[in-house]
Amino acid sequence: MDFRALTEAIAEAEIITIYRHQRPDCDALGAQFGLKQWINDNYPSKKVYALGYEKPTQGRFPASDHVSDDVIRDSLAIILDTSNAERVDDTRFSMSRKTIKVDHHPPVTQYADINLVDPVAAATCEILAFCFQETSGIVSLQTAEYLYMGLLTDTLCFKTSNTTANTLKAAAYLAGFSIDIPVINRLLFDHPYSWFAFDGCLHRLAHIKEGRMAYAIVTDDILKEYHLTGSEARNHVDLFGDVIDFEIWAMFTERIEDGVSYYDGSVRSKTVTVNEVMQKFGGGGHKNAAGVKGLSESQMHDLISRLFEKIPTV
Ligand SMILES: [Mn+2]
Repeated sequence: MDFRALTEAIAEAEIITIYRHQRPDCDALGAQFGLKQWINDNYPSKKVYALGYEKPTQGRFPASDHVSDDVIRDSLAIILDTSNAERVDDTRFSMSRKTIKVDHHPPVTQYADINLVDPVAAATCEILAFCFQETSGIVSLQTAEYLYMGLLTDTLCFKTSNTTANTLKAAAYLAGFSIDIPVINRLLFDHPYSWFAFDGCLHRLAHIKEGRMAYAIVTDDILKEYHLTGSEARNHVDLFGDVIDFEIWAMFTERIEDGVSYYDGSVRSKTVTVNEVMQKFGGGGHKNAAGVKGLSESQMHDLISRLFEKIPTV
């Protein structure tokens, strides 16, 4: 990838605003704060702001910055890890002088003036690692740690099919800055006791479809019992991922609005392409990891059947 459009725009700008997607994950946040740190280290006089309203659920990241519309109008906007404009967690980015998107999702819309998109990259942090490697400049320990967190989480510790030789090269490059690998792993992946307790509940709730697909439907009552939000509960989806027999696994959580039940789902697979089926239900995501929101109960069961049909029979 040619990074000059990005690095030249950064060199020219006096004010830079950096954006992430809604419900920010560690790749969005690691890329955002890694890029902010890198610009701070290399251009101390520039004003750099990391924007976004929604709070991170994983890792330890600084609080977002707050800026006026005027600051954004005068800024270069860099939008990270976000495939479509609607998902940017601060729509004011579009008011900026110039917009640059850096992303690894299959592009939904190329909404920025410059779009640096590599769908083969495992993480936006992987793209930024190569950008920093090619651009001579300071890479601080803090920058390296932020980017490594994004690599680790978007690949589930280098286990998913999006992990490539380049992902590991980026990780090796970042490890070269003496990041504390075991501490980062514990920070990101160790769980409190309550996690362990809910896993026990999920073992009881699991539906196994002909031994090849596992899923759980978590009702609103159970969410309340374990003091979990739907998205917190769906973070447990990979409990079913380490079983040899399961090709697809999923978790659905109930959400009641005005007395009507809706179901939000997270679906994972080893090799089966699931995002195309998910798109038919208004969802989306990656080939082996996708999500959907707001299904009725019958739509959810229809989706489960269609996902099951995608599993090749041996
Ligand atoms: Mn990502």
